[in-house]
Amino acid sequence: MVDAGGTTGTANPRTLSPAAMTELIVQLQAIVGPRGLLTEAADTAPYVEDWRGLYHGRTPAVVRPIDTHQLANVVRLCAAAGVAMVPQGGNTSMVGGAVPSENGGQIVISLARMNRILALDAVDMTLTIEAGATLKSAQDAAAEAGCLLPLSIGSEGTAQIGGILATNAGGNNTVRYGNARDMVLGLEVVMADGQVWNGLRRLRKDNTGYCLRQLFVGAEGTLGIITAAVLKLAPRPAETEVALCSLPSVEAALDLFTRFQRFDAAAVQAFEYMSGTGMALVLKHIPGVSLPLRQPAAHYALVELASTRVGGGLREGLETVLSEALDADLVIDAAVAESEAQRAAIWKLREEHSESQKREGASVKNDVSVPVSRVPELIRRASKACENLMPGIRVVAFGHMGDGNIHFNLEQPVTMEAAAFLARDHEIMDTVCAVVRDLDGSFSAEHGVGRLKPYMMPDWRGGAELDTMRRIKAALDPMGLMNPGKVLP
Ligand code: FAD
Ligand code: 2HG
Ligand code: ZN
Repeated sequence: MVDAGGTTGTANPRTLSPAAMTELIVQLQAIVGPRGLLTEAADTAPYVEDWRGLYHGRTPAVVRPIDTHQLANVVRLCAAAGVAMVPQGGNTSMVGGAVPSENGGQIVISLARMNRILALDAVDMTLTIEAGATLKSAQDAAAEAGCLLPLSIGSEGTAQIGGILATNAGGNNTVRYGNARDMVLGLEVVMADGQVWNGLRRLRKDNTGYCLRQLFVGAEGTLGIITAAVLKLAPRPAETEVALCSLPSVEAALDLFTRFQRFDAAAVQAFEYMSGTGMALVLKHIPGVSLPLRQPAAHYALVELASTRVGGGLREGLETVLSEALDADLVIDAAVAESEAQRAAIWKLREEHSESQKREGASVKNDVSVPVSRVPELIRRASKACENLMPGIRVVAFGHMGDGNIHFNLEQPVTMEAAAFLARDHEIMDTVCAVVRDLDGSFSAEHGVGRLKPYMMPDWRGGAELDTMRRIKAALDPMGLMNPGKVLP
């Protein structure tokens, strides 16, 4: 049902009368039981607002099924009633992807109770897990078996496997292991009509038609609901080294990164950039943190090296690269962690950037990527463009420099009201994105499109690409019931 103009015949969800909605809720409760359904405003409140506080939705019910069978019945019932559904994991989306709309007609389906580890095979190096398990619990299960689930993000204690896959999360280790997409061998999905697709295969090779699982990865809940996954594990490193460096420029950070790549690309587990502005906010707002360097600087890099070999010369390599960089004036000062506690303390300085920005006031986030070689140019040009647009705006750029993904965030000028600043969010995002486009980058590297950025899709992904996405949506969710208003404009 695709028209000549490339738009689809996807229908709109129905708005039920209050009586019909009440009847639907009674039927939902019959499926999930009283513990599986929340309807009181006080109980549903955490499910209708996003982590950033940008959206305040409404829902008549949050449904919390306990297994795939219950979830499939819930979807079948909602589909028959023509009611929209919003799949929700840990609700840590940075783009409002998991919150329902304000019209009060969308049912939230929370995966939180579907959190079991189903199987772990240390020979096949696979973890089979339900979608509602937190990323942290999945990492812990892998660690207990002597393996590594090589995905690490600041929200890992709350974000769930389903949300991680639905957003194709990236994080700190992408430089070495890739994104969430690269770790998926199999999936189980409840389709928009309630059919269950069990694709929980754990094969390394399987060329049997279209690769369906990758359709649902990164679809942000707009095509179906992920209920379980088979994830690929990696060998657990035996040695890890972490260092924090202060640097004279972003160019120096890029040079340092390439030196570590030349030393041993396979050992670079993370290479993160932080600006002096962002670091100052962390030191200001987060209790108990301190800078393990002689003095503050305008730029910092955090490098983590890891190896599965004991006695592989990792520490010596780190020190050699750092001392050569010090001699070349690429590094001002460096602190190498001597214990697990020191490693965690260095990482905390990086991972608390989002929280400290939030405590400082309103921010506009740009989760952008460019080719790694162009990161310095991105930061330089986008900073200038934003400062020209709004004098006093504070650039807080940080992120995963090793894979080209910079969180080019802007903090409100100290003299400006938060609301006045946020009212100009599109103007600010468009200013940054103009530079990103010029550098052949992307407007969303890892957080997705959600509800915040569908407006950018026609401009960035228009033509055949967006047309094809719409056809896929129409084929898999012809009634338009799965997370409407997200991703596609
Ligand atoms: P939710 O926020 O609940 O949902 C996200 C999207 O996925 C929504 O569209 C939702 O409808 C859909 N969804 C959720 N569960 C399912 C399911 N089972 N089936 C189908 N669709 C589903 N992201 C990164 O990539 N890298 C980072 O380094 C990073 N750091 C962060 C740090 C902080 C402090 C915070 C708050 C967020 C960070 N994020 C990061 C963003 C966020 O944590 C990720 O996008 C994460 O993958 C979302 O997981 P979630 O379970 O919270 O998903
Ligand atoms: C991170 O890398 C997250 O810390 C969040 O992706 C970034 O707050 C942000 O913009
Ligand atoms: Zn990030």
